[in-house]
Amino acid sequence: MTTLDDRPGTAPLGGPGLPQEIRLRTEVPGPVSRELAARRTGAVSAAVGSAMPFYAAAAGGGVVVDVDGNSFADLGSGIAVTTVGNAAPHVVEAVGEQVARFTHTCFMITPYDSYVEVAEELNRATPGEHAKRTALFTSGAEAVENAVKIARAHTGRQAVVVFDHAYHGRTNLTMAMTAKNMPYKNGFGPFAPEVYRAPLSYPFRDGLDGPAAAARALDLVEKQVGAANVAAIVIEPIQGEGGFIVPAAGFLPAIADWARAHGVVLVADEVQSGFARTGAMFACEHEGVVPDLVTTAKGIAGGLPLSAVTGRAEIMDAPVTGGLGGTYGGNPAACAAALAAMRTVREEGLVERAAHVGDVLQRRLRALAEADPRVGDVRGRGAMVAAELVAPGTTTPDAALAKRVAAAAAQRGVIVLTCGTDGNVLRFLPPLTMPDALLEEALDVLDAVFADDRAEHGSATAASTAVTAED
Ligand code: PLZ
Repeated sequence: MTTLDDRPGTAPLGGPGLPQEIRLRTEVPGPVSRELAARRTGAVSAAVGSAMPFYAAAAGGGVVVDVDGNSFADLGSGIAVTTVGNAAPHVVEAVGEQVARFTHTCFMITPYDSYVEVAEELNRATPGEHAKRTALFTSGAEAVENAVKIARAHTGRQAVVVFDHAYHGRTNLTMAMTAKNMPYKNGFGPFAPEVYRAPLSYPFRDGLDGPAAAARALDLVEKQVGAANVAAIVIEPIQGEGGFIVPAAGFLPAIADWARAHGVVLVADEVQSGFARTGAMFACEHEGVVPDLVTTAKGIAGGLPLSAVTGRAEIMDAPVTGGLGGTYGGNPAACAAALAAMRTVREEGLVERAAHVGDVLQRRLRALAEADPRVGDVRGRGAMVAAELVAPGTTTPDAALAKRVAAAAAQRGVIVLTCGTDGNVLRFLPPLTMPDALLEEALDVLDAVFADDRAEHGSATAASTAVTAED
């Protein structure tokens, strides 16, 4: 087993052998992190933010160990990336072997087998039995942007329909597709044209059933855009940055039916929800939806930068030869990592594991919601679960509480991320390699953080007092 070196700033090896515990040796951030923060201020653009105040030295299983020797339970997986862990043994071995053979040739110059094999794997793993093809890229935004290029080439149409609360990336086209202005778009326009936004199904807020919410969205598309102009509908089957919003049952199938009926390419952006995270290989499987194209990234390569567009052969083959590519797309080290990550998911039964982690998260967060009326909604699938924080008895967002909880949890050794258009959602997406005992311990910390916050700030607000008074 790997043990920690006691000298601060000396990095232990990462991997599942790291002690799976919450352990605080210094205040957070500790002295070495503070020193790095000071250097960073003089070196790194102030426009790049970090959610946590401490610097990583090693990670594995379900912990991140910082440069001061503190060990944190990780409920964020580096934004849904380290599904198989931060240093999964198969991944470490495969990447090491590959970089010793060659780091790069460029698939557009001298192709190699692992790219082909990743494509074959993704063609098999994504929903639907039809003939499929895959193209590899580097970031999630790049995958989404390429999915739009492919849909436009296939249909000869231009319009792209996206949804409220959507997040698709930070490039110019994907900024246009992303709903939230601050901080993703503010001051960065003009944005790409021909992007249209439709209302989503958001059960906690709109009270509509899935078909009704879909009818509302599609009516708007037909009136404002026209079905014949739409190249693609791009949708996250479960929204990530927008607040882990699970659409009401029937919403996705109704959107898919409409797309098929009108020759519109349905793109499922599974960058965050895909690859075992939700207790299925892909989140759209929960509703039996078969998208035309699926975008993947994050979890597919165990932390190495790799993304993909996978879908119907005739759509994927529509752009001119040479029309898709990029210097690093399908880099050999990233492909080796992806094959190893896929093997890990299979051998360790991580799809089933995600469902189990989801049961633990839902049970604990529902109990928290009973104890604390500021937890207005608990939702999600598998190991992609959120708690939406509101003024009790209302849907009025309480972003300040989400911020306080995330900061206080970090002080106590737990990494928990926020999300949501209003910033009032706590999201839980631990590595699937986190042991149950550590997950429960991290959720104990969260309970304590909420209890202390209640004691300090109270759980009632003006809004809830009004509701209670009327009762
Ligand atoms: N599509 C559904 O979740 C990335 C980014 C957070 P990239 N989400 C986390 C941030 O602040 O940058 C994401 C996603 C969905 C696309 C993307 C974009 O993936 O790899 O970050 O480009």
